[in-house]
Amino acid sequence: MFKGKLLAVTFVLVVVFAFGLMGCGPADPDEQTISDITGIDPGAGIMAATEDAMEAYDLQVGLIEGSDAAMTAELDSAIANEEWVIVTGWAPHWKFAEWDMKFLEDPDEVYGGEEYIATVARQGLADDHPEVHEFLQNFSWGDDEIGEVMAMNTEDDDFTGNADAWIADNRDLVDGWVPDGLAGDGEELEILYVEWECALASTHVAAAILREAGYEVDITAVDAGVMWSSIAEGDADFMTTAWLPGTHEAYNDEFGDEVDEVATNYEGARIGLVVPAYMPIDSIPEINDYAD
Ligand code: PBE
Repeated sequence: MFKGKLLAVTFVLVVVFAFGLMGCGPADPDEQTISDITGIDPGAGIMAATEDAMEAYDLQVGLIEGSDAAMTAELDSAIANEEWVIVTGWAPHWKFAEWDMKFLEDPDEVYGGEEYIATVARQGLADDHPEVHEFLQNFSWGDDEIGEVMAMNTEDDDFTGNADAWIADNRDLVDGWVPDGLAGDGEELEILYVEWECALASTHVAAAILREAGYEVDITAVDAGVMWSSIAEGDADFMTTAWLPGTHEAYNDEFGDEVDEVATNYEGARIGLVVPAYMPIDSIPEINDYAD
């Protein structure tokens, strides 16, 4: 009898211990450690800003390179398990619509304040294609519009089809961007972008409008440095994803004199470190309290 009880208790203890070791059961949302920040592509300005932040706050964690898509995949799985995760994050981005997330406070303002997203063209585009340049001067939208396109792109990766559908649904707004005389006859235009969700959305919409007007438009995803240098050298026509004055400051310092900053296409952009709202930290310096 006594022996039986002991066996039963031992069995239960072994099972509990084994499950503990296996990490079964949900992670405790209040008590975890942090070893790394999940970053994106190394050319992104937010990666340089994050290195500055790690130095300024003496953060005892690493920074992992990846991509926007890898970062959101990581968020998806971490949030499903209530695990702690810190990402290089920015707005506009669909992650804020998908999950309850917060920017960590940045008391030293390493990440800077509000930014604008600019459309930047090669010098000479205005002379070669004045109507295209005029369209780019007019092309500007807000959270609702870019948010809709980003949401469509997360549902279905037919970015071109989504841009066409969005244009059909927003004809009045789009007509307001299109100047009289925007009529291509198969002239080629090359747009560069980086695979950031916001850039994917604005690039495909601008391209779809120009295609509809009769231009032959190529869009190519490249590294951020290549995007800026190619436009400065005149090898490509424009981009819609220059983040100024902070995030792309280094690129703008290097290439700003050789490009044409055409217009602001979005106001109120922001970069920083972003975490799920269930994490009990609110500021960047607090990361060290949980660094392992
Ligand atoms: N981003 C999105 C880019 C600009 C657009 C914030 C990731 C960057 O860091 O360069």
